[in-house]
Amino acid sequence: MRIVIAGIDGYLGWPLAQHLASQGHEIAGIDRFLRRAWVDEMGGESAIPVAGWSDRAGYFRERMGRELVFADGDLCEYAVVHDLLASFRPDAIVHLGEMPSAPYSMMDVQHAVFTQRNNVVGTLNLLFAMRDVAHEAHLVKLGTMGEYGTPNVDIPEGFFEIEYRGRKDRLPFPRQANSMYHLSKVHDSANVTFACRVWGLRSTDIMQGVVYGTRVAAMDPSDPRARTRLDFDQCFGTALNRYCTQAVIGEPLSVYGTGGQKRGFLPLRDSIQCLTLALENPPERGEYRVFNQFEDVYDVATLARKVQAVGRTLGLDPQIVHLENPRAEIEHHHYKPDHEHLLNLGYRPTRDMETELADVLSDLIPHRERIARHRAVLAPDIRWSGERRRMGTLPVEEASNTPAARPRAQRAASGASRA
Ligand code: USQ
Repeated sequence: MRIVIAGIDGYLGWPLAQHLASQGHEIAGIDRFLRRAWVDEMGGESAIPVAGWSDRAGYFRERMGRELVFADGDLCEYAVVHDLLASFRPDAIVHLGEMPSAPYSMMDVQHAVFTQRNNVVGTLNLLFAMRDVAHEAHLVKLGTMGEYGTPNVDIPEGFFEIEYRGRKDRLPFPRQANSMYHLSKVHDSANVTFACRVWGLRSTDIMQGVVYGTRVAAMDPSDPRARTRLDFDQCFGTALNRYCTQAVIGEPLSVYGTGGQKRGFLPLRDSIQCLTLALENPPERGEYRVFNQFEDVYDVATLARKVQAVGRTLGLDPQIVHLENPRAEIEHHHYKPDHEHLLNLGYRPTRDMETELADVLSDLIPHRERIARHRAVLAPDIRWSGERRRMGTLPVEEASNTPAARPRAQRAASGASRA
């Protein structure tokens, strides 16, 4: 297949490009290197050093024996997107080119507006360019499990049957996102649905959980240019990746609130496996389908204990701290999302989180000093209220009694405020 990867320089994009090329696919990428700039803005850098783009392109050429077609451009510029699709004529487009951080989007009005404009406009440009010059291509769009929020009922894969006033329909499951970033993906989902329904495009909207990990099989382990980034600042580090960097430099693992928040998690190698399955099994023309993409559901305190246990086998002694939760999110809640579609297509979950975490910790230990130099960026201070103030430590007993920790009904009854 001829596949365009939007966001090819990112955490997922670079491993995906290597994996798909190793399977024989022709790859084109587009990136404006904004992820590097955002992490820089937060005062951080990738814990694992990553090569510049020309070195990455050189590695690709040497290892795959062919050129990587690349557009150094912004998805928000329509001409760039149109010209890439018109000249490359892709069979599929994987759209990973969005601003991915909830805290970054919650910093202030400028960051919220930037996030929604960047994400929504980039996706709109892709949809219009597909309509005009790549109508048969399959759009694999990276959404997020966070689009659904944490409703008090099970979460289907995108759609559910509903009977209302005696009539039945199959409708999109409600989206109750919990940050301006997650909302940007809700808006995308509505736009992609429209493009499929009205223009006959085909798309898989991937509701992906939180990704962690450093390795995929296609990477040459001896070549530093193969590596992908691993961020750990409060905006661009995801929970498990942050815990692992904290473990290797002796910082306590930062559980927000009680840590009862449940999310779907998956290793990087599973994310790449699932995206590949979606690509290899395209929907029909005009079809909009939704995959919930994660390996399993865990709460974030349990994950801290897992990192602690694995760290101890490697000679580390990670401690766990409960911090005041900077986010307005429910900490004790029902969370049972379906995830059958990918399993039906042949997804084989890695399952063994401990082995995966041991690999992450082993990959990070050589970069201990680099992480320690930037330890200040680990401390969260972006609150959902808009205030910038460092989080206090919660005694564990107190952590289980914070307003956000109490069940939703109880909190509503007491009128407790959040964040
Ligand atoms: N959390 C901690 N400690 C930390 C960081 C986070 O307890 O040091 C908690 C958060 O409060 C939250 C959970 O861990 O309850 C997940 O937070 P996260 O920062 O790992 O993930 P999130 O903000 O949800 O966003 C990440 C990616 C985003 C993707 C999303 C998938 O940044 O791009 O869309 O995961 S999902 O969470 O399923 O929506």
